[in-house]
Amino acid sequence: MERTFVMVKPDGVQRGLVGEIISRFEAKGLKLAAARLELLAEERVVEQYREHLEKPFFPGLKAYIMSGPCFLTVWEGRDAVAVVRRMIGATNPAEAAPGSIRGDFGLDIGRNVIHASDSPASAAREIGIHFGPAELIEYSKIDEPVLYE
Ligand code: IDP
Ligand code: MG
Repeated sequence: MERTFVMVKPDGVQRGLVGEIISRFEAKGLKLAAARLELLAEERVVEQYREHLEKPFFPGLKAYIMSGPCFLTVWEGRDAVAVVRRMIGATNPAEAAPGSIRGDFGLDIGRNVIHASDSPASAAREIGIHFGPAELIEYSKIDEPVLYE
């Protein structure tokens, strides 16, 4: 089983999309391992997006992510990282496939509703930035025996 870090960005929270987004991951069969609503401090935003520090869009990205609360989650399941990346869709919501979260709920690359880790290594790093080990809950879910072969 794999874990991935998924964050509803401030536009998604403000637009009331948290419930819809959580529902999609639940319906897919993924297991929620951690969740928190939080106004992110600057250091955590910089750490989260450190690969983009030198990009021209970074100042705008930082201001956007800090403009309101984010809903931070960790999801668990088989191939969770790749599965969730497909579910969120392409970075630019204007081009993201209909049926994906960005494809269904956004129009602007600078307001793309949701973040998800892009590899197992990024997932481990990002989970570590935002959650302590005690916040990652291990439990059995009643649907597990029928969800996987
Ligand atoms: P990803 O979120 O699909 O992994 P990345 O290329 O890693 O996309 O970019 C991280 C975030 O930076 C994007 O989700 C988006 O919020 C923002 N971003 C990326 N490219 C642009 C841009 O050209 N203009 C404005 N914001 C951008
Ligand atoms: Mg990325």
